[in-house]
Amino acid sequence: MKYITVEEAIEAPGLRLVLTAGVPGPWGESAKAILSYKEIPFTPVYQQGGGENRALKAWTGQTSAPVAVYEDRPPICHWLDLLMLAEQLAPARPLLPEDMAPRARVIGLSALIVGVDGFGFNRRLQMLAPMMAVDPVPEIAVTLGAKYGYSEQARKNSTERLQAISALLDAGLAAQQAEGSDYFVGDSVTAVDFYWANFAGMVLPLGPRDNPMPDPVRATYESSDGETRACITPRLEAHRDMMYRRHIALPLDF
Ligand SMILES: N[C@@H](CCC(=O)N[C@@H](CS)C(=O)NCC(=O)O)C(=O)O
Repeated sequence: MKYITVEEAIEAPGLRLVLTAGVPGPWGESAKAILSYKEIPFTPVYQQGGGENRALKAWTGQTSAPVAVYEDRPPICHWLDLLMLAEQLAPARPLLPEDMAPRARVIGLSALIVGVDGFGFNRRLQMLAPMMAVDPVPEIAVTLGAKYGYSEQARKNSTERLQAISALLDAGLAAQQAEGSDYFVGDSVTAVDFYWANFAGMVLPLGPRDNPMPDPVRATYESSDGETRACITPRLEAHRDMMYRRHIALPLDF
């Protein structure tokens, strides 16, 4: 993927999407998949994972990715605001149901996957753990650990949290399948399907042909812990594969 710099992006028109370059970060991949599904064009902007990202901080007030900046509107740094922007820009391909009960379920399940203390946040604590055990702790791990709430206690709780979220998703999908739907909510694709497909890759990434990430990054993403791997149940794995077959282009490009 070809990225422009933050300095270039500030002057650029349309939708700019700041992304962690060179890795399939699930927050960024979800944003890309949702925008592509909705056929919303965007200009990729470079963020260095775990880096200082000084220009990004000056522009957006923070240093994480993804960030969406549309025309001269304020930067959007939160996954739900980004989804709402996509809904507004391309309402013809909705990823949130109109009816409030299913809408609340999509947003709620999505928050358990993407939001603070959700599947992604807890899996990230596990991914940081081996680096936290090195003496001295590498600078990137110190930065990311402080940013995303690493503590021994939080790491200890993470597996249970992943299991609880995975169990809810698996049971929800089983109930949906009994009703004849392949999707988490209703009978068509919604945002939560996109988030799950992308975040499952933090435990069980797609193979090198579909997800050509560097080997050391792959080693961090792939979980060797049996309890964590079991969170990707056969049903949840099959759902992920269905999403790539039907709705998300491969190979991933980051
Ligand atoms: N605030 C974001 C969460 C973003 C996030 O966790 N970003 C990570 C994942 S790619 C990131 O930028 N990590 C690298 C860094 O912080 O430098 C949201 O709500 O969507």
